[in-house]
Amino acid sequence: MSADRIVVTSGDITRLAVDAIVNAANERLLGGGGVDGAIHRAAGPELLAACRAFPEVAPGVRCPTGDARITPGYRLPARFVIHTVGPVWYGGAQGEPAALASAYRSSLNLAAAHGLRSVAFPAISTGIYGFPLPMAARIAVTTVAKSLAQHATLERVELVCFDNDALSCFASALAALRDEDAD
Ligand code: AR6
Repeated sequence: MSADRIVVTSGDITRLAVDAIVNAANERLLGGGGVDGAIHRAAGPELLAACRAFPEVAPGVRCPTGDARITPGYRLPARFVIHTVGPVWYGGAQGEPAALASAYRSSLNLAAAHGLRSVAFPAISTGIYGFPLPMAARIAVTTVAKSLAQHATLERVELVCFDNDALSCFASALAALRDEDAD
């Protein structure tokens, strides 16, 4: 069952020695606050240079919402950083759930294409971008489980929570998914 390859943990994603950590970036891909700022600080200036090297696909856009890009991890313990862009929450009727699912799916497609086996995600869009945590957690676990079912080479996906609210939402969402799978 693919949900067995998902774990919910808590802590600082920049400390994880996994194949790739995912960054909750913005479309410019040039750093920012939240987990994006923490990842750039820990990876060092080479990361910004690598991000800047991605071509703009529209003015100021190096990675459209829902898409992903991969760079080395530089000074991080993780070998790679997968930069994805989740949606800004505008109330839920602007395609936010589909865009969030796409961010998780695109990240894991890239990981699989690079032969990576372990990937850690932060709770994309749930900080500065304001996506409600319970819904974000449900979308994260269901989308990751579907991707894992398609990519046998991906062994482990860690959903890393930075605070207790996130931890409780993600743990419940994963438990609910396992209950459904067991039915
Ligand atoms: N490890 C794990 N999770 C973290 C860490 C960390 N070190 N730091 C924060 N979080 P956010 P977004 C959690 O705001 O909502 C940036 O400026 C945090 O508690 O980082 O997708 C970008 O450049 C929250 O649960 O990302 C964009 O402009 C989660 O990571 C914008 O913010 C995501 O919060 C993206 O906003």
